[in-house]
Amino acid sequence: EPESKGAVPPLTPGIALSHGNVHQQYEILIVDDDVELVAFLRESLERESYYVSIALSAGRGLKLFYENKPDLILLDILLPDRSGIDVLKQIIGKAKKERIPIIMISGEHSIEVQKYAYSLGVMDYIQKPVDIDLFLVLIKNRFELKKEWQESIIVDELTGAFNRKYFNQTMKQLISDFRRTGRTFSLALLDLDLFKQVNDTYGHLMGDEVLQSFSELVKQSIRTEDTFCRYGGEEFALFMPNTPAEQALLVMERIQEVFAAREFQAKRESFHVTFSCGVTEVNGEVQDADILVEEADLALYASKHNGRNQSTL
Ligand code: GH3
Ligand code: MG
Ligand code: MG
Ligand code: MG
Repeated sequence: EPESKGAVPPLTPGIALSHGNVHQQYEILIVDDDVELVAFLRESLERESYYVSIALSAGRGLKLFYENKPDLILLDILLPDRSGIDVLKQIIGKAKKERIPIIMISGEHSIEVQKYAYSLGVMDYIQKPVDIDLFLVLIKNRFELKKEWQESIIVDELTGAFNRKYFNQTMKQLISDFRRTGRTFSLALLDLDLFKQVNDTYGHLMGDEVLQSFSELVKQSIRTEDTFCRYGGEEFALFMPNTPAEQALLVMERIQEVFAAREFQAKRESFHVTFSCGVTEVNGEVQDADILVEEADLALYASKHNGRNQSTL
């Protein structure tokens, strides 16, 4: 297996911890006993930077499907041990659930067989001899849809920040990294100040705009290895790997300064919004998700208590 499959983190293997960009090397499983065709497909797919695994029989195909969790499957109908339709029936449930498209590839051109394969849930049906350009563009479309879906389940719609689900995944991943390698990280909790007032005074839509503008600013201000999440409502979280808490604090204060200076325009007047922040760092004593959040929350509470628009360690 190539580096990139193991080196990357959470939810779906291959999703990088950076914003708006799901970087992924997709794995394609080819189940076909035509050795020459398989070699040709492998070469063409690898040239497009896909990772290819190959099974020359149904049995081997099933094994690789369950072990490798490929991102897409090319499935021949005529296989030496079992029919591809049999294989399809066995795996389609799991494949649908995990959004793994199955593409049938066959020398069998009858409409009846094609209809049957589609009715069982294959996404596409490709006839041999394979037109490679047609094939590549079709796969590309499938992966575009997959990427949209992958992003949609981890990104908050309003703000474009990662959602709570991804927050939990990231936390788990970073803590296990820390335990394994000692790689530290800081966690900051950010909470908009007196935000209820913003809604009450300028309306909920204006409040939404502020949340968006705030999120844009934070995303622009952080490094690609940082992960910015909407923790809930007007509360956000920022993971900063390889960053001591003192340094994280400075980062947050810089963002606070820029945000506080930003002028929002309502119908009759302009206004400013600020946010408060609590920062904590993973270490030998604190390496549990709940405790980390609790510590950051306590620090955040201190920032609120001391007059808001500030960061506390
Ligand atoms: P504090 O400085 O102590 O945090 O005061 P606050 O008013 O920000 O805190 P409070 O928890 O009382 O109010 C949070 C408000 O955030 C209430 C809620 O309606 C608003 N809010 C949460 N999510 C959204 C959203 O998606 N859009 C808008 N417009 N408002 C939201
Ligand atoms: Mg065959
Ligand atoms: Mg608030
Ligand atoms: Mg709050």
